[in-house]
Amino acid sequence: MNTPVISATGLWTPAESVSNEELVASFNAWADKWNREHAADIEAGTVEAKTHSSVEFIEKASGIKSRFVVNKSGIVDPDTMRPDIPERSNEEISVLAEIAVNAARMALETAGRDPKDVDAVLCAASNMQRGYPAMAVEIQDALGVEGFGFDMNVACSSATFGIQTGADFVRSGSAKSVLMVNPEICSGHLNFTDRDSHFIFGDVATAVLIENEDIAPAAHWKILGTSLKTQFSNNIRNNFGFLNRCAPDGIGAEDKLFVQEGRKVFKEVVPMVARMILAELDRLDLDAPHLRRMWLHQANANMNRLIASKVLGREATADESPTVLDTYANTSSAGSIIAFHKHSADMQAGDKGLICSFGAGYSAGTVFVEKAA
Ligand code: CO8
Repeated sequence: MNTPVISATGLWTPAESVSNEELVASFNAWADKWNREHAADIEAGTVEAKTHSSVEFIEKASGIKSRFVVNKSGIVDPDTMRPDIPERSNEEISVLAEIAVNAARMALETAGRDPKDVDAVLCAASNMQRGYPAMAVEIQDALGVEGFGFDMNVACSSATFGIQTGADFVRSGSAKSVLMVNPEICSGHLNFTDRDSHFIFGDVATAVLIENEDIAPAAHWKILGTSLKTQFSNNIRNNFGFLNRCAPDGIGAEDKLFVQEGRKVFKEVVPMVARMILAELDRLDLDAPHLRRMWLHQANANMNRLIASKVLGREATADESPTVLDTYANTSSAGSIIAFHKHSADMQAGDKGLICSFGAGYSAGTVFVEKAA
């Protein structure tokens, strides 16, 4: 019987970051300019004036103070309001593949794994930068991995769905070593002129190496159980795609970037995720007090506070439910993996924890783990 475990994780963080203050200053300058340009229509009452964003609101509503980004200059320029990420020729590595490779190398080095001994690469993320060839195949080539690779997208839940997929490959014997990567350039599909969401996301890449126990390093994580759930909702959408067009002047383009009904997401996803965690604890014959730590999806600090308290029956401490939202913001599928990567070194053999994701779809995933040594 094959037993999948987590051998190692990797993290790549962009060099540049944007603080709330910097982001709000560029948004407000853009809004003022927009209002000047549309002064007659605003006066006539045919369009609404843009309202300023606020640093205080962002921190209180989300817990976010700053975010790392692949390109800062374009985002903070009120005349651009989007990252400046130059297109690359087909002869150069794609930017999404490049950041995934950076995170993957860290995971492989930590595990002492030669890329030649990896059997499969899964690229699991919210947005792929092209249709094909699969990003995973390019990442596989850049790393020198033999075997196969493919892309999968379950929005913010891509990493937990990727871990279960990798674990199933190991369990079935179709692979012994699976590299699962989450390159997330969220700034590329965020509308920086939308006051309701311009502050939410950041860029990053994470990697998780899932292997059969017999080849894993001693300091691995047992996978006690995984569970996945999807339930259709229009409340988080991105309609970008080759069949979806907008007018040449950009009218109708708003839904080709991230859009959401944030309040509804908050209200509907919190109970769904809490129920799922409690059901899985029950199935695995565990109690909440058995959980040393929860590495929850990093979308909103208040949301995580509520989910953790529904699971524990009390407020979780920062040690029990660590956050990386303050510095990384929401990094979609990578969020819970960053939290796991940065806040797990102090765990002792036998300590149990939960990696949990939730997001568009809706989608949610749980991965219960135990430190082996
Ligand atoms: N500055 C100042 N005030 C503001 C701002 C702002 N920037 N934005 C809104 N306000 C105002 C509103 O106008 C409103 O005013 P009023 O009460 O007068 O109408 C007031 O603040 C309250 O607004 P909201 O009701 O919108 O505020 P909330 O308290 O609900 O907070 C949040 C908004 C932070 C968005 C919150 O609802 C939330 O976090 N919800 C959950 C979001 C979530 O988890 N989404 C999942 C997305 S991730 C995913 O799965 C997609 C993956 C794809 C990656 C995409 C990459 C781009």
